[in-house]
Amino acid sequence: MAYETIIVEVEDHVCLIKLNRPDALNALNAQLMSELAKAASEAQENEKVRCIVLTGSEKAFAAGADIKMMSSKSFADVFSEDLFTPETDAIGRVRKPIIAAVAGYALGGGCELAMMCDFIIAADTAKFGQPEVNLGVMAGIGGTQRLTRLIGKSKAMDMNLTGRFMDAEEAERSGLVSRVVPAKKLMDEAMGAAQKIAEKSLISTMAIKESVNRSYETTLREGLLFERRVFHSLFATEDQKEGMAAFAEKREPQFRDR
Ligand code: CO8
Repeated sequence: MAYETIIVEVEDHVCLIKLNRPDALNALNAQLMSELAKAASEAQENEKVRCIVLTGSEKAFAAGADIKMMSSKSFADVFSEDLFTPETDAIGRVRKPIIAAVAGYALGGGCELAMMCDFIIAADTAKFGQPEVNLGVMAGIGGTQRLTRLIGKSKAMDMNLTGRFMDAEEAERSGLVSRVVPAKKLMDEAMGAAQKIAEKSLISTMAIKESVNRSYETTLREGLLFERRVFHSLFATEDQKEGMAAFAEKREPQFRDR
């Protein structure tokens, strides 16, 4: 499908989705969010795709929700249209792993979008922030919730209340991002990680994603039970037999997602 605000490429089992509104630093408007939700759903359906990478430009992953789109809206408008909820729900329904590759600004909705992904690889140029407080509002799609779980209450309060930006080094130290690399190497690093994931059994990687995400939603005892049951269930797959046989035979496994 042809998109106007994103660019989608599938190569070697990895779907690369690039946000593409350069004049607005990839600000998230209704069209972009709708196209992104469609592309994410299509990647989930596409049998060739085994991992997804979401990225922006060198200057901005995304500088937030489109302020110009929102400025004249009333409470009734945003409440009744439930701004961005169907789109973020669609992204949340994707069961294949999604990596965010972030360079430059990831602010407001941009930071929140990166946090919707399974992990974030950052360029050393990345700047994260929840500056909505400067606009007389607050975060609306995860900046007070996912950020708090990722970096803890004190830093999440600091970011949301002061609106300050966090650089890549602090973001890695705080647990917001998994790796920081020089900007020139960002896409190689992210695509390399995606390739590694794409080589595994898709049943394993989707089960791992489901299980890690479950830890946000439940007690430790229930989470451990969920993990154990999913672990047990993987012994019903051919890929478990293949993976363990390949180890014993000192060869690379050939996973078939069965
Ligand atoms: N929305 C719309 N346009 C934007 C945005 C944005 N968020 N960010 C940048 N732009 C536009 C600018 O208006 C400018 O366009 P133009 O040339 O037509 O004036 C162009 O992008 C380039 O931007 P700048 O000239 O400002 O570039 P600088 O390098 O000087 O500054 C910054 C870069 C620091 C990133 C600056 O642009 C900035 O502060 N942007 C706004 C950041 C921000 O406040 N983000 C939060 C937005 S609110 C939000 O995300 C809420 C999410 C929750 C939604 C929940 C729904 C339920």
